[in-house]
Amino acid sequence: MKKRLIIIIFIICINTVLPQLAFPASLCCQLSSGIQESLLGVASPGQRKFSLQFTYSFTLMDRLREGTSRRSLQDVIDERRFMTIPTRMEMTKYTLTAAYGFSPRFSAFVSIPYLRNTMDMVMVTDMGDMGMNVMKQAMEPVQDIGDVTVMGLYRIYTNREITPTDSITIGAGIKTPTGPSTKKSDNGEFVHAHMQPGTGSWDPVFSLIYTKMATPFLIQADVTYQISTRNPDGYKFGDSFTTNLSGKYAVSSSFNVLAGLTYLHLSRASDKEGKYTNLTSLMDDTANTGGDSIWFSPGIQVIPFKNGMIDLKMQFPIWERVNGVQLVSRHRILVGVSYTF
Ligand SMILES: [Cu+2]
Repeated sequence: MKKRLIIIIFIICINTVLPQLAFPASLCCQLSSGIQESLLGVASPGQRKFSLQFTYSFTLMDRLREGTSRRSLQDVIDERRFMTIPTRMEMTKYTLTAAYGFSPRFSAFVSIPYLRNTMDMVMVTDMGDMGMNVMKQAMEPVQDIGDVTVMGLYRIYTNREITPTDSITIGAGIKTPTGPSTKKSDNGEFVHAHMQPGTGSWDPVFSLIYTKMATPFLIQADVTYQISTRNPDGYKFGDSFTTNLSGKYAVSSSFNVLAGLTYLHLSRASDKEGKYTNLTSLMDDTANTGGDSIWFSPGIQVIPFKNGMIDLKMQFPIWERVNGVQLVSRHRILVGVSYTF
């Protein structure tokens, strides 16, 4: 009886938890591509199978950090380096991902994000002897379609053909510039580069994924590198390197618990023509972009019926080191619903 239960759990795991990548939010919203969610929970569909996933993600950024230290808003104001300082940013992203299994080894997906970003800032005026005048300001929300990513996944190794327990998959794709990267605010200037729905650049993405089944556990280790290219307006977002270790435990045939640890490195951006640069604004100085962070992501997965899956996940930064001074994340919430046809 017990043996049969284990076999059932094993089969369900194999069917529902094929290569999935978990990407954290970047330090800010710098990886504004769809890739972060696109691989998450897209159970790489079996041969001739089509899977559709809808993901909602919400990232809250409301903390200032310099290097590895927390900074209060007052600290940054008192330094008198920046006249425009962000205090809170909310990134909401809806992503639709469609995946198709062309063969047992090869699958591909396309992900289409829609973003809505809001920001609260303070404008500081130095009044000399009279001190600093601080004025709160909410930016007009920026919302639009984001950058579509297309990616192919090819399984290069399995320990056996039927119900493999070990597999290695490579992925290659491209993040296209479908999202606008030249949105302007009321004053006619570009909104912050990292608040734009798209990056304006064609960015190649490469992944390597290792998956191991040890019923009722599934362990996955993966690395992903995204090369950012310069957009037509002279801005180059930083390259990103992500490595992820995650585990899944099948509590029952319809319920899994997950935990993941992610390290993210993001290079500093560069703005050759200065179109996005304003050195008195914290968000618009590329010296304040890029860094390293480690994230912890607990989550649950519910399989309410065959072929359907609901993902729920929280992500928290547990360590961060940023270049310059940056507004960083408090947490991120992810909800995904997927169905395989
Ligand atoms: Cu702003």
